[in-house]
Amino acid sequence: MNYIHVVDSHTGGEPTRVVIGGFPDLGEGAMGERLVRLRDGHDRWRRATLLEPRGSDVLVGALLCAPVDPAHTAGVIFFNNTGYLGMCGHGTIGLVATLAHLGRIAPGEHIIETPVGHVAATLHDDGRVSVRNVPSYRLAADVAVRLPTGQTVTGDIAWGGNWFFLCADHGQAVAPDRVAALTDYAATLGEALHAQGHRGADGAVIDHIELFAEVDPALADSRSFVLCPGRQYDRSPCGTGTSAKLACLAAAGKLPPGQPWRQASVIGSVFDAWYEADGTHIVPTIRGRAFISAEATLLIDPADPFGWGLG
Ligand code: PYC
Repeated sequence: MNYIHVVDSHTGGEPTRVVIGGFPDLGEGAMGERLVRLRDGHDRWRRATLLEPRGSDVLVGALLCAPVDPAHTAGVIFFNNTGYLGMCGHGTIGLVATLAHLGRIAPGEHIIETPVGHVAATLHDDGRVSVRNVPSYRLAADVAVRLPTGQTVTGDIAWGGNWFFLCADHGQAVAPDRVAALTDYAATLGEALHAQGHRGADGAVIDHIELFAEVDPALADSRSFVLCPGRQYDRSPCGTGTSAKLACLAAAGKLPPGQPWRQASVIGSVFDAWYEADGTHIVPTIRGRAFISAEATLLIDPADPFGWGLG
């Protein structure tokens, strides 16, 4: 029998399954190198942890790793139903809440090593977590994309720890009872974006689509539907997506450094955010709260034909 020890939480409705033990030893080196070893040599552990029959497509995994620098609190590798993420804002908040739940950290600042850089997570006395994310920036503005329906939409391409296409002129009603239609629409938009040759820096695939919507100013400054790779929408306001949004607002001169921004998700959960200027980039901070929902040991019976995940 194989055993994987996990702690589950959700941040604004978006689940994070932190793996605290049981995965193969990935050896030394930066989180980016360990991600490659996990992906290329041990991917079935990701599948077993997140996919049916013991997981679900919406889960985001976070493998807790020993940090390279012993002065840092932890390293982490994020993954989902189809692969691996560079950074994950809601997942970092979930990781910090999990470490606090396990009694491994106290309130204060904690440096977390991720595959795309270090982030500084502050656990507040009231349980909220602020994540000072990796430097973020807008790569391109007003990019036109033709959809198979004949509609042309425009949007920005931005980095917030993952690659995003941010679009407001889509004409879709953004509401919780439309997530199936929004998922189809955003997936089609993502495919068209890719087919028309749009990429992030160094040819990176733009695998997150953000559709903005009208918002009640009493709730937030902005509201969006975010489609992640693997055709799953983010129930949280998406930490890396909020970072990308701030980068676009900063580049357009629409939000000064330090000014608070409240970003809502399609289900109405909210992150507080702000940024510091950093030359051509910004350094965003997002703040939210995660709640612990389970502690569990996953079992993989070698005789189980579906033990390593369906699909
Ligand atoms: O919060 O950055 C985020 C995120 C990425 C994918 C799902 N959530």
